[in-house]
Amino acid sequence: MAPSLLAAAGGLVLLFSFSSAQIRGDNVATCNPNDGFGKYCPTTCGVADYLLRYMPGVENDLDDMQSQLETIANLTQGAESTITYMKDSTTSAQKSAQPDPYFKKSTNMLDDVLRFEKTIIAQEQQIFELQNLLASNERRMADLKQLSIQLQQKCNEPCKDTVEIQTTTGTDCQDIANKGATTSGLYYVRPEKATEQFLVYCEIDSFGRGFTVIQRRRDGSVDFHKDWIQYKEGFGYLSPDDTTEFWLGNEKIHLLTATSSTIPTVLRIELVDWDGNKRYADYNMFRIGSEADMYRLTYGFYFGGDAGDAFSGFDFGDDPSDKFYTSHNGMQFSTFDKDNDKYDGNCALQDGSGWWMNRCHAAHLNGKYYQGGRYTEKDAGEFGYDNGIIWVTWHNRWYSLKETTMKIIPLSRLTAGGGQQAGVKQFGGLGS
Ligand SMILES: [Ca+2]
Repeated sequence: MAPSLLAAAGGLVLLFSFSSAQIRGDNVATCNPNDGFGKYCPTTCGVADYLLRYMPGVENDLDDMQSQLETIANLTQGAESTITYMKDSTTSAQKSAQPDPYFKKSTNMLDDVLRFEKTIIAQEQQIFELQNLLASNERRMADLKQLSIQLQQKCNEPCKDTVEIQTTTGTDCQDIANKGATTSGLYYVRPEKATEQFLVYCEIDSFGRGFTVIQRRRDGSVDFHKDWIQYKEGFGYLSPDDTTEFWLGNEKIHLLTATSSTIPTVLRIELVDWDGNKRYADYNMFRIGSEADMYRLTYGFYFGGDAGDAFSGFDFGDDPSDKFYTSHNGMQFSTFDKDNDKYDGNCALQDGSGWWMNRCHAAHLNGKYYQGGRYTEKDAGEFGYDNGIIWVTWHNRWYSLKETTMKIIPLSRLTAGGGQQAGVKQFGGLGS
């Protein structure tokens, strides 16, 4: 529409600019359309003719314009009335602010909306944080998955035992030494009554003596507070280089000592204190009973040593019966869950160990490990009894030893080579 309107206007301008030019004297009453219009100066007739020809188009255009203007006007009016309505509403709302409960209500609603908005923003923040958490968890899960895949791959590889186990076998370590083994280390033994072989640490010295080690304390790395089954089966770690702590196990010790051999077994106990001093004690005819007899400890007699005979009890000076009630010969084994002691209470529970408890002990090599040795009732914890690694004929009951070894050997071999003193000098791997 607009282009034609412009064209018409352009035509009019053209027309009037020429109207002041020469008049050709045409008669208005007998007006004939003049084809010459536009080529020459217009006549009255030409002008009229022009107007007559172009007027309807212009009028149409004007009508359109008018109609458009009206539409625009209508729109403006609509907007105006909306604004007015809004103004009125606000005013009336403000006016009726005090008395009108609805306004109050709406204000409350506005407050609510604000609160909700705040809540929504807070929750959005939470959602964002949770999403972050989720993402990090997912990352972690992916890492774990990766790790588990790696582990699975590792598990699928054939197991490589890095522990060196010697090939010679025998009924005990002396038997193994008799067969020519000269290296201390891990060996499989199978005592007469054993249904299967088991691993032990053999201490084989230059005299061809083979000690079978049944207990080792050296640094407190293994907790000796264990139950009946654990003491029965053994716990801790055997190592080929004698660097670890362990209890071989009551059942194995029983099998190793329950031989039909006429040669008695000697138990050698070696001790090291925190100043590096070393002492030992030997017990001849050492035996551990079966589980049916609660792994009872028996020995024939104290065979010697410089650590003293703590196994036979000690007179603490508290009571005349002290020595009798702290001797270990003939005592059954006790753990916190199996009380076979001679005490109303539970020695193994109070002292946190497994041992041949009487009421309770003068020797206690499975006791709690105390760094530095000296400890007090307070250190002893809940019960406050002497619960350290004790050999009371050497150090008193409030001194816990640094290292201990319990090992067995047939009597016939004990004195081989340099005799007992040679054994003392050797002293296994203790204190090294
Ligand atoms: Ca008891």
